[in-house]
Amino acid sequence: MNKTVFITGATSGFGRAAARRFAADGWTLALTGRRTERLEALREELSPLAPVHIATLDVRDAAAVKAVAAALPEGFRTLRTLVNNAGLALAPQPAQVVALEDWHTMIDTNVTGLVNVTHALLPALLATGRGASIINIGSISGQWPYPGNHVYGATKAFVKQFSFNLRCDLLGTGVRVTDIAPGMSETEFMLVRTKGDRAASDRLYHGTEPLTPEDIAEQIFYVANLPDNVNINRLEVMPTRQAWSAYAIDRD
Ligand code: NDP
Ligand code: 8X3
Repeated sequence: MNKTVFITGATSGFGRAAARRFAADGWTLALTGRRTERLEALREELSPLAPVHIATLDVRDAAAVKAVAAALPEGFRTLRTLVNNAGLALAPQPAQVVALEDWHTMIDTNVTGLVNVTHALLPALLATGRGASIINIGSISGQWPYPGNHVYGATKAFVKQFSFNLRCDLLGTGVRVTDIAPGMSETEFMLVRTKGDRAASDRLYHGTEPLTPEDIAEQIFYVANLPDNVNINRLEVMPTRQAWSAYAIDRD
């Protein structure tokens, strides 16, 4: 069985943990992200376990995505699994005060980047057909609104709907599509969202038990290894110690 996985955003958080999880099972790994030195370190770490190809890639750059897909070496060209994980949130402040540039960056990464990669790698997944999977990392923020979620949550709502719509078009090809939607997870996510505010990131996770990168890597690995006749459409995963809140009401 072809067991090759292509992961975006493999330099940190869920993507790096997923790379380690697939490597532990001997999958062939194509790992991408913008930080080359982290990719090189991961290749060094995982090469004893599995074949590893790395490519420095900004998913926002459609031409670069196409070039990376075209340059996949022999042995990495037919994919069983694509993990569309690269993404970020910015600007946790209210919509009315945030910079337009931050909204653009989220849309360019989480929406345009994800479709760039999907479009470029669909032929490699279709070459596998039955048993192949596209696993898109959405978020609870694409389903449930909260203050400061504005464009970030909207990009993840796109991920959910794009995943469902892809399923319709790919029906009959054997290629499955899943939107994994995690809740609060301790990665570099909050550090990026606050542009480097370590104290704010630590405050968010302090005194509770967020999901870990390994928790989500395990879900990704589980979905990728389901029997060929099973498609989980959406998997929403929260920490036990996180839930929804009441409606907010503006009073005089
Ligand atoms: P991290 O910040 O730890 O990891 C994000 C990864 O995305 C990094 O590897 C980063 O690599 C990559 N990335 C960001 N922008 C780009 C880009 N333009 N091109 C290529 N790669 C990029 O956060 P998480 O692991 O938490 O985030 C992974 C995904 O999970 C994201 O889509 C996020 O929205 C989602 N998510 C996170 C949750 C959380 O609470 N942590 C919950 C729900 C969903 P590099 O900087 O090297 O390019
Ligand atoms: C990240 C989860 O709850 O911070 O996508 O929006 S949350």
